[in-house]
Amino acid sequence: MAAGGFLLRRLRAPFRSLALNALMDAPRARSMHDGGGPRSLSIEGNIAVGKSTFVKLLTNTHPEWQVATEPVATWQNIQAAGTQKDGTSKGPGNLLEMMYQEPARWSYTFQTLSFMSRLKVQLEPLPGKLIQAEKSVRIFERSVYSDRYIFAKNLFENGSLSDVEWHIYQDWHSFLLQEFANRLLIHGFIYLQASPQVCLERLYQRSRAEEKGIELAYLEQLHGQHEDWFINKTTKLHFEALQHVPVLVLNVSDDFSENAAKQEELMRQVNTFIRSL
Ligand code: UDP
Ligand code: DCM
Ligand code: MG
Repeated sequence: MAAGGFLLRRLRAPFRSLALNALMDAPRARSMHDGGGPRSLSIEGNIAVGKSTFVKLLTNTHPEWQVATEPVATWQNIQAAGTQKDGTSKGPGNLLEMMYQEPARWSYTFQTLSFMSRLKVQLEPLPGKLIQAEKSVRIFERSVYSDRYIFAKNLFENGSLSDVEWHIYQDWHSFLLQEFANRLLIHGFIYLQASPQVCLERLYQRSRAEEKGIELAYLEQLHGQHEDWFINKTTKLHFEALQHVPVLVLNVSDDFSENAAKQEELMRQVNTFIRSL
């Protein structure tokens, strides 16, 4: 990661207030809870906390649920369309790596890709069996909401997104979410919580090459963003319905990947939560 890129804090009051004023004037999103139909849940949490491991556990426990994992492989392998200016064709690019190498240059681009890939997945028509099933469940690993209220917000606050980029990001994010509000419903968030130190250990254990420069300080920033949204409730959310979406907080500081009793307990809590939605 470019040194200090994720750690700088800058003040940009004039632009920030312009962007937020525009959003606060925007019409409110419709309710996130639509009565019947499948229940959509998003699994949230810091980098390497164990979301994919948890999603796998959910899939094994409930093979009938529809599950969408985070498309990290797509982000690592961008196919350049067509030919280049010089007439040659270009191979795949690794946008995850580019973002961590040069955050100020690539963070905005990365956030548009992350958002678009989630939007496409969430807008896919429901399989017929899910529409018919009375109590079907859709699980997403992260959401268009954490893209904005965790990552893009943090990148702005640490200086990796400029005032102009943050303004434009929030503008199209609010617009698209209002346009597609009823198809982007999330009925519940499951926040997997662990200390930044635990996440760093798991990040090292997973050893994704692109993430090898991530420092504890960056995981602490992201931890703070999660806590502000899900625990302290101090994050300003621009969609009224989002403020009322129930949150299940699961502490996963203790390793659950090999612990059958812990897994059983976690699944029991998830089932109770979903029944309450
Ligand atoms: N992991 C672990 N114990 C746990 C959960 C996860 O050792 O209780 C490991 C997992 O095997 C992987 C790393 O932590 O090597 C990151 O997990 P995952 O990819 O699920 O995290 P995500 O980034 O999806 O939250
Ligand atoms: N990521 C990001 N911005 C987002 C979503 C994800 O920078 N809006 C990054 C963080 C991780 C990787 O992508 O490096 C996702 O992996 P993980 O599942 O481990 O959090
Ligand atoms: Mg994952």
